[in-house]
Amino acid sequence: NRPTDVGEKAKQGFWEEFEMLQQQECRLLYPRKEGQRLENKPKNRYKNILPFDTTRVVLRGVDDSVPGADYINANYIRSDPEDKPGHGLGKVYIATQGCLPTTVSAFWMMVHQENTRVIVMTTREVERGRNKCFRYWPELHGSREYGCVHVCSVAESQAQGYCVRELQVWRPDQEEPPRTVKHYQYFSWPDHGVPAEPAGVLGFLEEVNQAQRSTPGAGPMVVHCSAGIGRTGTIIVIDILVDLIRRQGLDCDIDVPKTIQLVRRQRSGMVQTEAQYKFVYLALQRYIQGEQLRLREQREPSEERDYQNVGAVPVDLGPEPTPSRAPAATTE
Ligand code: PTR
Ligand code: PTR
Repeated sequence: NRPTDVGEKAKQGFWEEFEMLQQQECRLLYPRKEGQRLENKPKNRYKNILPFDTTRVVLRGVDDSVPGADYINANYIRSDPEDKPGHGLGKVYIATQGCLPTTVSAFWMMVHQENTRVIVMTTREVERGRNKCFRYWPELHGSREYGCVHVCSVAESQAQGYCVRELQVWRPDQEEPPRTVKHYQYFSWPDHGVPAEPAGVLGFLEEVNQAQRSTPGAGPMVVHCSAGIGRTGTIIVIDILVDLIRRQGLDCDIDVPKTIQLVRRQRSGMVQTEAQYKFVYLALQRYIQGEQLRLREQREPSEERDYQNVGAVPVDLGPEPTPSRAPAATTE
């Protein structure tokens, strides 16, 4: 699929393609023994959502005499699994479940161990009267100890559909200055569902990536929702593919099902519903439309264009020739 086909795909039904992907999923199941161990079972928010052993995040420096002390329901997700960490252009994320009261210390230990500087939360704490994620950060201007990690909340600001918190994180037992960790919480994404339209998510991801890029040497971005598969999978797949288009240009090859399979080999069930699957296409289509509009504007700067109406660009992208590279790729 080339990006220009994405517009076509966005008009069609997705059921068949998604069903095929679902049928292939049973072939992507790897052992999940650690999550099934008796001592680790209570650390899983949903008993059917467990991390693969091969890609799970193993906590280091824990008390070996405590069984399962190195366990957290989290997996590394690499956009290019062949890539050596810290080398190529591939992106690395950690996908995890929403904290339970008993897993908050492990969560912060992971954030510290991995030198994570950006946390993306795509759930509310409570949805439809049910707890989806235990509040694992202190109130604004508050400070808390979570196991061996101290967290202090220094700033908070509201944006359209999301909230940004600035946290200071450090381990008092290790001599080091506090690290700044940005916490981005997206509010308007119901579990098992999708947001009304993709522009908000794209803007959100742009800011999240700016924060990630602004800290050289930052570890993997942590992405979580409630189970850490539906919304988390959708956000990660969109981010991987937008990043690919940004780097390789608007005429690069895009393969949504293949990308989802790649991600599902690292954490099972990523992108959970057909609507979420369709939303990946809609977000890519919207991103491409925005880039095309931007390129046209660069070529015809005198012509007035209404950027407020990017969403009104027709789905049929027409015969407009696609430039070989997006300018964003050349400015990096
Ligand atoms: N996905 C479930 C199924 O297999 O049909 C249904 C489901 C719906 C599961 C909502 C969990 C849900 O979230 P909660 O029960 O925590 O609101
Ligand atoms: N038992 C639930 C199910 O199978 O649907 C677990 C679950 C809950 C799965 C929420 C996904 C969920 O959505 P998300 O990953 O977006 O939090």
